[in-house]
Amino acid sequence: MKDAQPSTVYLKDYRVPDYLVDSTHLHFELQPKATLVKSQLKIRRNPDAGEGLPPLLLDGVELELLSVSIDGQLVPASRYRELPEGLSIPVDKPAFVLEIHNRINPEDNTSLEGLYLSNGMYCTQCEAEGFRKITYYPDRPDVMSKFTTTIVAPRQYPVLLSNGNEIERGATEDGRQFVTWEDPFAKPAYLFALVGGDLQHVEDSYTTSSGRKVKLQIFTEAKNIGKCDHAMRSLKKAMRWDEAVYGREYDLDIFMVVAVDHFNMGAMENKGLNIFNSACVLASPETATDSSFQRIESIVGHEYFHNWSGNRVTCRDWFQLSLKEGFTVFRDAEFSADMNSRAVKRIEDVSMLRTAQFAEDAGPMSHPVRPDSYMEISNFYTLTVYEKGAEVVRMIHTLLGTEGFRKGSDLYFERHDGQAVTCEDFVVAMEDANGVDLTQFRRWYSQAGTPVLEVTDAYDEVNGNYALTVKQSCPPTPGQEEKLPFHIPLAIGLLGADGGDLPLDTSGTRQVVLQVTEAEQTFNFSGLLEKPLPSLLRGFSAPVKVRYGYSTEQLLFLMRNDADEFNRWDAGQRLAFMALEQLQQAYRREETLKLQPQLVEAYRSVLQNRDLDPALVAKMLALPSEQTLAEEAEKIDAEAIIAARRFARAALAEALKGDLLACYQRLHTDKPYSPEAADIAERSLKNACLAYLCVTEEDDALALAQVQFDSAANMTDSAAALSALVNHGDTASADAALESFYQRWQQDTQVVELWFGLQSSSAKRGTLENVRALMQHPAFELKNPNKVRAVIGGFANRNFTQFHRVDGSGFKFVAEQTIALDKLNPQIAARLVLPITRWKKYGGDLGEKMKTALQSVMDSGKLSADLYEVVSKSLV
Ligand code: B3K
Ligand code: ZN
Repeated sequence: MKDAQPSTVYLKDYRVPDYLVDSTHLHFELQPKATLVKSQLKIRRNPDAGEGLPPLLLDGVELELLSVSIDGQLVPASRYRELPEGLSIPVDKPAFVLEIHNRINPEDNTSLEGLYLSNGMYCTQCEAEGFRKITYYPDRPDVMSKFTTTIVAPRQYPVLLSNGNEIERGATEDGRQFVTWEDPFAKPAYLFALVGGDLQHVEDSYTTSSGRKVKLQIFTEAKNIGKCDHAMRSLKKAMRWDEAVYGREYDLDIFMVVAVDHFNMGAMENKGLNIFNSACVLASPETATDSSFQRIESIVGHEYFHNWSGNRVTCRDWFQLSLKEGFTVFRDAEFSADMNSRAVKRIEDVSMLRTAQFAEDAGPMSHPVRPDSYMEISNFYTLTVYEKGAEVVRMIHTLLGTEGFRKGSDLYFERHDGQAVTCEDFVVAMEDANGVDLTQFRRWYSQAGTPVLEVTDAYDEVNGNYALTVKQSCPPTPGQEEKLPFHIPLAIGLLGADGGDLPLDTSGTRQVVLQVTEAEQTFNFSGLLEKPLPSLLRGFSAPVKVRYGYSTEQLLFLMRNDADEFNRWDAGQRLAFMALEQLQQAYRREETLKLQPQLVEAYRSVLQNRDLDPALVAKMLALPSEQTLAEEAEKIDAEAIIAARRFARAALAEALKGDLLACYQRLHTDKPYSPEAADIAERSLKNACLAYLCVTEEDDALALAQVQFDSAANMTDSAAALSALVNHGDTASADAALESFYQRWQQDTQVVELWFGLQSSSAKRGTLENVRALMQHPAFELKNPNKVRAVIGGFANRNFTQFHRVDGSGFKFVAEQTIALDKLNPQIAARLVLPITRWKKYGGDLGEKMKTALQSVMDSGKLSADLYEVVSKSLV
């Protein structure tokens, strides 16, 4: 563990590396508690770094150093210095071969960074700074080197993998085996990977557009071998898509994916050897839900796309993380949109952005897409860097158009292939390829916070002029009091009384992207024969909040007529939001709650509309989540939010039960499962209806859920029925269903995780007492991040009701678990604590209780750098 008060790293202090590493030869002798690592590095002075021969500084953490040699000569220990974070070696020549031997302990490595063991399988995670836990190295992304790797292991680890191509294998004299891999592409150490285990694999091949045949392999433990097909199909689709949309082909002869149960995040794009969290790669219709199927497709795509946006062109330093992550999230989102329903994908992404990223951007850890400083880079793998970063790339796409964007990406890849570059280089490539000036647009990379657009309008009947005035502002964020205006692409349409888009100019254009660049700006439209209704921010063309004084009638009109499907959904959300706002006020005034009848009727007509994509209908029927309501509130009144939303849901279910049942019955089929978009859409609507019906707590609804639970032939229907039962008031049925589900699936890790999550996130089921009991369950493991996310994360992030219990016990629980986890896995601890860092947004007693819980983490003793950064920044 690092110092209690870690130092801050600043972007402005960036210097090129003093030394470069032309080649890296690694030799591993795998042993659980004492793996021997020998590294041989061909080092030379960086000509761009200035004069003289400064000492060579290598990063190294938790390593046992055995020896250091230069050009074959042992360097005595008195010559070099072991530092808390590495090694300093004096240098007297501009080029030399450095050989280092060290030992590491994978078995005791619970941080899941560096080399560790998962169910007896060796695996690595090096991004961002995990390679330094394997051996001493200049562990920074602008040091790119050609790697060869030899792995020696006893015979019980028949599969030994690393990056690139296998070039040799054989047996050692003492009866162990070895395999040597060579990666022909220079790469930073963060893309290094090693796997060793007793694994099975499925194999396929893919022929690139230029006719090269690539071997594709997915490795898992034997018991999961039947769950690889979907990932393999997704991989081939992604490879084809990247060729079609970006002209990018795969570059090695082999592409391997390995599924690992213990993993800190979703997956990792190591060159030629992607390592995946099992939950993000393994699926079968019997064991995985539709959302898992879709998530797998998008993550397999994401990691594959990194081969160009991340690996061939990588980041100069970690402040540039969004260069690869924002761009790659944009790429995977477009891939998913092309494979499935575009509008639904957009709605899902925007919902997440609005709820979680907006909250992050308004909270104590708010930072720009390109941060200026960090204590621990692991804390900056955030929604801002990933999702807002993707929105920034999407805005460039909107500004340049599909062809212009492609010209820009072609230039970017061609110009920077094999280099470690910056966000600035990306923007310059886009500018150069299109002859445009994005100077003001760059503020999206440097200014944090969510901009707000206040829109007003005026129509002049006499001359048919319509004026739309846009005022932009952005709230202060830590270290940034004042913001300069952003360049915001605002896509709009103007609806006429018949619901169609009015022509906006003489050429008949019906949608425009307004270039909002000033603090206040008016856009004029002429020749309009009637007063239009504006449809603003179509497709969510910028990550901003739009305020416009829509009336209920206007929102109902947009919901029915807007040509933009995203905005139809959004109009419904605004309407629901207004209704929920009224309910909260009534609740606070202790008045009788009453749901706006217009909302009920709007939902009814959506439900009855057979022309809409059923997946879109399911989205339109969903009320804004409690978290979304909390994000929108000035001060969070958890009790009022819970009461209002619960009441609205029950009132809708009651009023619409006939329509819900009809819709459910219409969509309930026994046709065989397929993860195709159209089928997923129907299941999503059917199960949304079931969930609503169960809110009524009527026996008929319970019976429906029970029948679906008993007869479901796929996990989507089975899990939806179980969830409906769990959230229905009948505890006996819920108990029985949970028990039988567990009995049936206890051998299946992914299903057990789902089972945990369903309970911990349930307002009814996930009481603190039950969550504590789940942590005692034999299948729970504090050392496994998926289990922690399912049980503790499910409670803290997805169980608004129980987490916000007025006695503050939910916050105290999260604090306790954070403290315990920090000793095992700092990265996971620093994430788990986040829900109790937003105490300032809560009024009164609840806010105080949350702060006390957070303070108890700070006072608990020595914290990891990860946790210290988050907690200290949140207590100010
Ligand atoms: N690049 C990895 C994330 C690594 C996180 C390290 N703490 C996965 C991804 O974004 O594709
Ligand atoms: Zn990524």
